[in-house]
Amino acid sequence: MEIRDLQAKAAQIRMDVLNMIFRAKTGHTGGSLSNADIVTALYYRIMKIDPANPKAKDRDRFILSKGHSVESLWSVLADRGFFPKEELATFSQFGTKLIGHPNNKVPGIEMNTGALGHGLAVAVGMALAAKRDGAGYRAFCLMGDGEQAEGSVWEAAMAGAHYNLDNLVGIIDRNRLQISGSTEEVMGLEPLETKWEAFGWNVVSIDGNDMQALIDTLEAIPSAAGKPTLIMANTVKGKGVSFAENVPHWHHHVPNEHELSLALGELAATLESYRREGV
Ligand SMILES: Cc1ncc(C[n+]2csc(CCOP(=O)(O)OP(=O)(O)O)c2C)c(N)n1
Ligand SMILES: [Mg+2]
Repeated sequence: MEIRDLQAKAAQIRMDVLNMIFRAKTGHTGGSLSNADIVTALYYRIMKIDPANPKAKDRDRFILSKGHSVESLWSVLADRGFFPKEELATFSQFGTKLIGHPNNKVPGIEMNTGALGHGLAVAVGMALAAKRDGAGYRAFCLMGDGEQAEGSVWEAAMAGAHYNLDNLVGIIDRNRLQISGSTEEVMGLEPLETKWEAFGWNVVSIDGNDMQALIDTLEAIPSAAGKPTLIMANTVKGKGVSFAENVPHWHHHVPNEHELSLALGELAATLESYRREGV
């Protein structure tokens, strides 16, 4: 898929996110909007996956360690054909598989997440297994920046460098907000890039809502021989909906009918602009 098509896809995914959360009256809106470009880049262009064979041995692995922002992932998995799109309408309803956090009963999900801080350690294990088996697959782990306050992230970071896992990619959705305010107020992280470098990772800092930058960076992996890659994806929480961007309470704000229609209108205009440019 070309960049314009990927950008249009991300706008469509953001519309799905809002519709799902509006229908369910629950969800994590801001974080799902901020990482929509990242999951789009991974699932439509970068990762080796086969929706018809979700357990293929040589598949690339993806773990959404910031499991609360699952809505954009459900939308992508449905659109890629891991399960029927109609199931998105059951999000967070009683009896659904599409609950409010990744659930490995759903094809394409590698690990149940939601308790922050656990995904990277499992991704380290997957990348190490690939190396030991002489297999070519990679492990991608998407973390939140608030999640960086969890000590277990740093144990996994040490292990990833210790085992020279250049088939391991950590991505931080660096939107500078977590649940109750800015990351720097709740638990200061800076200098975050220097910390990851000190832990032995090759750090690449980009605009995480810029599709071209995401593709260029992800296509250049491994970015340094013998080192895991950390992509500092500087994003905007609530991206794509002007009145949700950088507003802390949109972390789990459910849009009302008026907000939904304004938001869908903005995203439809974005989608249309990409389509026109793509012609
Ligand atoms: C171990 C753990 N503690 C607390 C929470 C509650 N919680 C859910 S989302 C969240 C904030 C996460 O912020 P961040 O990682 O920055 O995610 P994003 O901004 O991308 O939504 C918290 C504290 C949790 N899910 N797991
Ligand atoms: Mg955050």
